Amino acid sequence: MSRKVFVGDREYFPGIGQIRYEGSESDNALAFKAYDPARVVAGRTMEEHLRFAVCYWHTFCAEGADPFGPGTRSHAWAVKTDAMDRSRDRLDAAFEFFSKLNVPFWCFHDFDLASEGASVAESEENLRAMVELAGERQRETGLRLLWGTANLFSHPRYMNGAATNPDFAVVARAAAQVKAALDATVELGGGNYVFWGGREGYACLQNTDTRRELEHMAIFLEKARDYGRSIGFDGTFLIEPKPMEPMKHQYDFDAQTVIGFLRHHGLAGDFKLNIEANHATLAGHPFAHDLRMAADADLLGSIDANRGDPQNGWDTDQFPLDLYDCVHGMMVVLEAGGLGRGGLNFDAKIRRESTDIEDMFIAHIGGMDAFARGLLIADSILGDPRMRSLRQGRYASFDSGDGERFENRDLDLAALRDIAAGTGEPAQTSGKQELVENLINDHIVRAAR
Ligand code: XUL
Ligand code: CO
Repeated sequence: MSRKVFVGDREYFPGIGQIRYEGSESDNALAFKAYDPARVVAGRTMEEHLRFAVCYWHTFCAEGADPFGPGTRSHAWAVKTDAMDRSRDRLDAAFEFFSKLNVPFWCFHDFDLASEGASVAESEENLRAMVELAGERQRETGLRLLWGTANLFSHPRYMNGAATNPDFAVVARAAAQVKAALDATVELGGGNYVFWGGREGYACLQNTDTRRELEHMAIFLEKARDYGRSIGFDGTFLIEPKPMEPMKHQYDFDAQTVIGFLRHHGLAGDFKLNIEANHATLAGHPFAHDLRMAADADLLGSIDANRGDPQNGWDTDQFPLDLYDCVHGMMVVLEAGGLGRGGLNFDAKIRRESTDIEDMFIAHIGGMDAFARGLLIADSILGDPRMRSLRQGRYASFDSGDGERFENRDLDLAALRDIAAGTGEPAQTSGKQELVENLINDHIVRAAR
């Protein structure tokens, strides 16, 4: 895809041109070694499989601050005194970056794009103005919106939650924000709308009516769904599970918790899951586990691609460079038939110590190459008949005879007892874990060539 690479009247990333695929032998840090958008794998191009998106917040808003010190990067697009001027400059820088990186999608929170006003009406007005401009930038560059969302966790009013806040006035305020963010998402043609329940949880179980809060959350989501559909949003609502941080406990703990909640409240289908790697690991699961649970429930919607640090117990949001994670993740995605209208959003930030402007590009290029390699390797593994028989073969006893009757629910407990008594001690069957893991390593070396 060839696009205009900078928009507006100034270039924010001078000296960096269009990032291109140069192949695995290239030693150019600003080139793709594996991500070749037009390359066909398993019947689709890499661009169609991976549907990469860049997030607005980490990349254009955050400057590297941590709880112990201020930011280490000062952005050329964040210097003007007027907030709307800064928002416009940031938008131009963002679209220049998206275009140069050659990603097809982007994602935003309402108040990444526009600054929050002094009232509901002023905030709506700020957002509307920026959405109009973002629409123009989308038309100029060919970029599309993967998803929009509302930031219902940063403002101090949300310290006790948004949809689950014990104060109705705060719940209504959150609804106003979601309404405007849904309007913005529809206006920009977004394929999805995300709810990450950052403060939907508790700090203290003893001062919290969890039954009531969870009921409020379901009502809130239902009303958001109804409003979205009423204004023509035909995309997917996504819940992004995360077990903790900022709260001690968050209700959308992990994929299986959210699946149960959605099914219990009749929301499954309209709502699917946005699985974030570092959130899955905080819940004590590998990334691929939460992907698999969502895919098994036909509720895999989209991915927030990043990784945690195995030695740190918090959301480090590093770029996803662990090849095993990408391989295991893409195996699930391919087996699920793809991401549909979802995508792979880099909800990742460069380290506080990474202060060169090119580091933003290098980080995204690495993540895109890692998932492109993950796709190639996953396709190679899934095409290996040994791999299929190692998994499916373990369940062969359910393919016919009494096993099949069990799956068809035709055997009661007494009948099962009689079968067991007649069979005697079951034969021991190896799980062959090391063989499976060795096969994956063999394919990593072969397919990455
Ligand atoms: C926070 C997080 C959010 C959501 C969108 O951990 O992942 O950025 O993706 O609100
Ligand atoms: Co996220």
